[in-house]
Amino acid sequence: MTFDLKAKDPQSKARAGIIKTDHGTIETPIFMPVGTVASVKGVHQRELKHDINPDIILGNTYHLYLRPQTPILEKAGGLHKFMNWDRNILTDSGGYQVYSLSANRKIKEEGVKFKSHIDGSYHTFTPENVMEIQRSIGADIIMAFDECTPYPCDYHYAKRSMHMTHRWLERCKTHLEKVPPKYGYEQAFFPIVQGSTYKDLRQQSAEYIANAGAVGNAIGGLSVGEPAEEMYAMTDVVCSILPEDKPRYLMGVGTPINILENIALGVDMFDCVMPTRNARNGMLFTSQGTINIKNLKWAEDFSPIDPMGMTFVDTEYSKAYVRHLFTVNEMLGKQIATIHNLGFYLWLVREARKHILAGDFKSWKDKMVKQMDKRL
Ligand code: PRF
Repeated sequence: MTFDLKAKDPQSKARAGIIKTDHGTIETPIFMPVGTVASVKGVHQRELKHDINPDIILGNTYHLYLRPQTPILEKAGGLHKFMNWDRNILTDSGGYQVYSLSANRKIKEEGVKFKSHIDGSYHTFTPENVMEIQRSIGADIIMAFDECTPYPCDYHYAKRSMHMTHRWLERCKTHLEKVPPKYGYEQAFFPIVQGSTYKDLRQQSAEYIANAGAVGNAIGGLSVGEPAEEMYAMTDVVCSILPEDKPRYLMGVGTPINILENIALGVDMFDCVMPTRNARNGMLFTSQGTINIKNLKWAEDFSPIDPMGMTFVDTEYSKAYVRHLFTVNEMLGKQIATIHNLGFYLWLVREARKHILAGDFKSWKDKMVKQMDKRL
């Protein structure tokens, strides 16, 4: 994997770059649609590719390990072939899902024992087996096994946990060297900065991660319930330490506003379930603000979902029609909303990139943040 920095915004720390992997090029800043269980929920791969058009999507080790399970992915020849997606994929390590989804988890130095949210069976994730599972899935970018601390988190817990995440990183790296990629293309490995909302821990963790010399780096443990200002303060500290010539990935973030503010602080990559999950609940993100399409006020509004028209659904369907589909619980409503929201998120980061390249990102960002703060 390579990363070329193309431009830096003069009035903020925003950057535009290009990542190259064996599955193609990723223009940054990028938003990665979440395809947890080998599917971006409700979206055909051909719509994903031709209409939403992301350079990279995300999958989850935790879910894919439980179902369909790694032997099936191996027989398919890896996740790309299994799901018919020939562009980039990143897999999260399970270091977050295991804490947010499974019951009865026990975190020890060796690893995490957890109970499946599917059938209650017991499993253990260790830095070693998570690297092997990610080899079997075969994503282009694979993540270190970490502990994502909750918010709020006691200082001493956060400190102990951060050091364990650092020790786990060494175990991930050692094991990856023993287990080569399975499908003939390279897999880039990203370590993860932790340290909760403590500036000194974040500094320490960012220094440790920077020293690991990886081709890209991630920031975890944020967007877990802390106020946005605290998240931005932590991103700022971490980005000032992580190497400039490597991509920076802020995990699980966030709202359109969070994304723009973190781009301004030097983040290059994002993922979040928000555009897809909220779409299924009728929440649509538009360039004019956020709307709840189920609201009666849209019943006779035959205007497009978003006048900016990012994908075909924006021009082919009206708000009144999509509201009707939600009212009668037609699955097409959720599909349209999902395509719209993903189209919007991808439009947003592409616009951000254009403005970074043009050198006027900061003023564009400030204007957009004001506009998107509205509830219509
Ligand atoms: N660690 C991992 N995945 C994540 C997170 C993390 O801290 C987060 C935190 N927002 C989202 N996804 N491995």
